[in-house]
Amino acid sequence: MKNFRSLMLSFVVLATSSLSAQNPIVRNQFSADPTARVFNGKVYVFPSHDIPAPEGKGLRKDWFCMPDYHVFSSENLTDWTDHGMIVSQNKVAWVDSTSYSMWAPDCIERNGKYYFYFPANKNIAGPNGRKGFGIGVAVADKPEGPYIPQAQPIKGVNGIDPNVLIDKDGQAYLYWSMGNLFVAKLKDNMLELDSEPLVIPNLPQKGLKEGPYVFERNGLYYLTFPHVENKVERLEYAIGDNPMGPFKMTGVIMDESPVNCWTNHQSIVRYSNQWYLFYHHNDYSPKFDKNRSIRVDSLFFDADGKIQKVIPTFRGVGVTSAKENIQPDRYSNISKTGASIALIDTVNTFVGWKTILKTPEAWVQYNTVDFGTKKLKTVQVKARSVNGGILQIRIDKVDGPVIAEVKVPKGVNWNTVEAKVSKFQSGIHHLVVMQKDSPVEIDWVKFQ
Ligand code: FUB
Repeated sequence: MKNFRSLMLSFVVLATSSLSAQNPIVRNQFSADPTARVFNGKVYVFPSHDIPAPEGKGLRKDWFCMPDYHVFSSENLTDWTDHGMIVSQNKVAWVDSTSYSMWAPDCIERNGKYYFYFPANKNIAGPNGRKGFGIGVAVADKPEGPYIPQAQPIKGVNGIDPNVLIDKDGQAYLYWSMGNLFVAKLKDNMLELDSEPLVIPNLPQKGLKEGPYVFERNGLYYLTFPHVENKVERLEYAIGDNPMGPFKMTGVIMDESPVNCWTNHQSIVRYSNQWYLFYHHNDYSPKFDKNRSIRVDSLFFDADGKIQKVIPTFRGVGVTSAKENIQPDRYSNISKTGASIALIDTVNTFVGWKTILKTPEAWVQYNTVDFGTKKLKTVQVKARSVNGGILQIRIDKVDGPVIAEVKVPKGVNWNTVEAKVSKFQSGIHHLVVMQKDSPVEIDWVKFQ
């Protein structure tokens, strides 16, 4: 209830006429390692960009292949604008442009300039004779860019997954990983270290640690990071009272992927009085976990400052307009039996998913749909049913009022079927789709 109310408060003002929130939030390309930042009243997400390894370049087929970065923004966490590519491996003087190694980035604002930090393989060897990973900075006047990369990576830093915190006193800190997690002060120019790198102590010794992301809340500094406790990464955190630590291990933010996606990578941001966790999972690539997709879910704190564990959802956050295509496969809740989801096209996975309601009374619930104030007269459902089927559209809860009944014709092809809305109710409601006859597959539902 707390979640629903805060969502309504946060989004009622921001809702526009074309909403369709769900996870993953980027639906036309792979995206990973999301760092979310609030700039100028909007949320900007700076993810890394996975692609399947191109042929003929001598690249490993089973490894990360990451050529560049895009930036996305949203005012309502529902509609995301892709501002296009901001930094590419081909346009940074110090980066090996054949390495496809542009891993997890970060971006921060200082005095009206935007500093984008990114790791990549260097094209020349350092003093130790090894090329390895460096961390570079690209600077822009606007969060969307254009970003101008510095000619050299930051001196004294070998590693990946940069993260920057500017503390309340103006001191900036750079965090990164390379086996251990490291921290160093940054000079005011945000381009050079101002202290020797320090290995952050008191963190788990066993198991890979990477992806540090530090934020401050009520005087506490939260060091969050993915850690392999067993087989794949889970998101953990430690708390300290100083940006340089020491930090005390405190808990788990998100458990391991149920399908063993090896990595996860987080950022935590407060926007319109609600905290959010951005992370990734291999939604569009169930068979290959190096092609990932970014997601967002709400995050809550206990009164003592501890982070409540976030259970990943398909539904994500935000309000979906009843007039947009609502995807019940991004459900908030689903009946224990008879209902499932599957990809519509297992080759072109970006086509998305379908809901399969196999047995009568099987249902799926999609929360927080805005029906507006003006009567919506009809409902359209894109569906198919081999034997012909009936769907009941209900609102609020599984045994809530039936607002329409849709007859899906017999056949193997997808149809857009229309029915009258008998009991329109304005405002924000949960939507329930229930099967009443024989098996039906559903792509989307929308009201007019
Ligand atoms: O995306 C490549 C690497 O995988 C990131 O840098 C790590 O944090 C992990 O997510």
